[in-house]
Amino acid sequence: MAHAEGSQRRLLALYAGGTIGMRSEGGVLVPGKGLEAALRSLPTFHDAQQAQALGLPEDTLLLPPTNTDKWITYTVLEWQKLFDSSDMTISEWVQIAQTIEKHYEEYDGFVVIHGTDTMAFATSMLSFMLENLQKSVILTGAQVPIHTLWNDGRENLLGALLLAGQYVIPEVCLFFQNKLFRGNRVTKVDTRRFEGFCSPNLPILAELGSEVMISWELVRKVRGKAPLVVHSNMERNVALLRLYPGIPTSLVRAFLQPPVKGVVMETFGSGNGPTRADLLEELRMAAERGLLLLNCSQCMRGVVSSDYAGGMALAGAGMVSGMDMTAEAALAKLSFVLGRPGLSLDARKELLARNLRGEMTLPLLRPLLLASSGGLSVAQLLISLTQETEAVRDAFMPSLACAAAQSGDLDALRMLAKMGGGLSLQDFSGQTPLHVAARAGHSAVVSELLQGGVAVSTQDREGRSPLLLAVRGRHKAVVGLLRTAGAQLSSQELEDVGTELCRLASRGDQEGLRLWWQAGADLGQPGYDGRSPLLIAEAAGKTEVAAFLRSLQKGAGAQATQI
Ligand code: ASN
Repeated sequence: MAHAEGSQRRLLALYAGGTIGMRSEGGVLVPGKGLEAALRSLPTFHDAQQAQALGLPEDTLLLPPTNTDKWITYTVLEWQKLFDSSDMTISEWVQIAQTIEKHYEEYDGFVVIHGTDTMAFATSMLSFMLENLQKSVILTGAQVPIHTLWNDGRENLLGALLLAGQYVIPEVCLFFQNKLFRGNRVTKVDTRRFEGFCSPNLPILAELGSEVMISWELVRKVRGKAPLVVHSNMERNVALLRLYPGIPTSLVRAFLQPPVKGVVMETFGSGNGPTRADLLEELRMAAERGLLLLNCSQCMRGVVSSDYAGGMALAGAGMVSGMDMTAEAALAKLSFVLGRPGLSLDARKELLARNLRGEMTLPLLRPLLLASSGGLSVAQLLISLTQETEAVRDAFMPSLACAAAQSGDLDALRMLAKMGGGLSLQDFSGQTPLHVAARAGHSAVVSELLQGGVAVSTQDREGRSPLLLAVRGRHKAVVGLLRTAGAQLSSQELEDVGTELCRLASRGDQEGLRLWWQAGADLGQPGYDGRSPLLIAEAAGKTEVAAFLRSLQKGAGAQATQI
């Protein structure tokens, strides 16, 4: 469920430093303590009266009411030593990941307040360290301290708290200037402007304006219930080398020496480098020694390819394509992959080529998206997917299962189940294959899914269950199957049913009324004006329907499933 549940949402705000809390000392900005006290004094960050009324603990701050029914509370955990983020290293980021792990069960989401200079490295590193995230982790900071009259810190922090408090976006993200980015896709692009970050190769995940726009189709899905795993063992001996025209081979040789174990090379254009034999030989020897070499472009936008001889030559010398990864993400991925114990060189290269945390766009994705809109069959898509990586398969599984359910394709559904596709998974609109089959009236598919033990009462993003969709689609057999499997309309679905029943009664639509009854609705429920469906039917002269409704009144207590 993407909307956060429960009336109180507890967040942990980890304050590691950065300009946002800095103060001026001797004419320069230095990290400043006491961010919590500053926030406590700002009414937009703390509703003191309400906090007292709710009896919140001393260390807990409360955001003023949002336009949902959720109270967002947060606790600020300030680090003993605060950092200008230029001083951050992998060790500090591991500490952040471990703090999140320590408090993972206590809080519903996490906001990390961090300096902006290395925030893109931080979000990239954390995205690899935190595996199986089921809660939002949002990093934010500012270009101008929060204590200054005109600053970006207040908006950035408030936005991050609101998003983490109201939604479950189970990724490491970066929030800046109203935009939520995937953390391993960002790069800092401006030293001063409030719009300090961009995500050149992936659209933003969400935008805060007069309303919150979330691109759920881009947000990574939680798969299963696997517990959070924190990978603290990140390799420190990784390096970043930006090529420049005429770079001496001796310099490259010196750079590739131990203890360095992996190098991200920022190459020209679409992944090109000099084709000099001595330079290529140096790279080849390093790759043969077991050094991991990852090819990323100096261009901010676009992908590494082998269109040119210069690119082919680098690939031939043993460099792995970094596709459209940022240098920050590539460095973090190298550190992660080299930190996995006991893997062969080939296994590490294979991991580098896989999309592990949404950090790169695999080339398959585009043609597949085009193919699916061009009407290729589900089976054809499946065949191509079986040959591709697990990550791509997982990403497509819910949508493919829904597509198979839509077309009543039992073979494709069985094949997906065999491939390990959980048939209870929701697609980006929150629908499961059962929703889709119920709406389309495919009783054979519904029956097979139910026999396979899928969840019967999952709600999609609009709060609709498969049973409601079957009633709306007038699929009597499907309604029967779902009811037998224990499906019930939710209280939210039943809330406005009276008005709908009155509408059916006024039209003399007995079939429609029977379906609602079969689904367990109370046909005596009044409409918006307080009149019952029976009264409406009588007033409209719909005698058959009125007789039916009267018979129900008499036999009140009869089980809907008996019909
Ligand atoms: N030097 C600061 C930092 O990264 C810059 C900032 O936060 N805007 O900590």
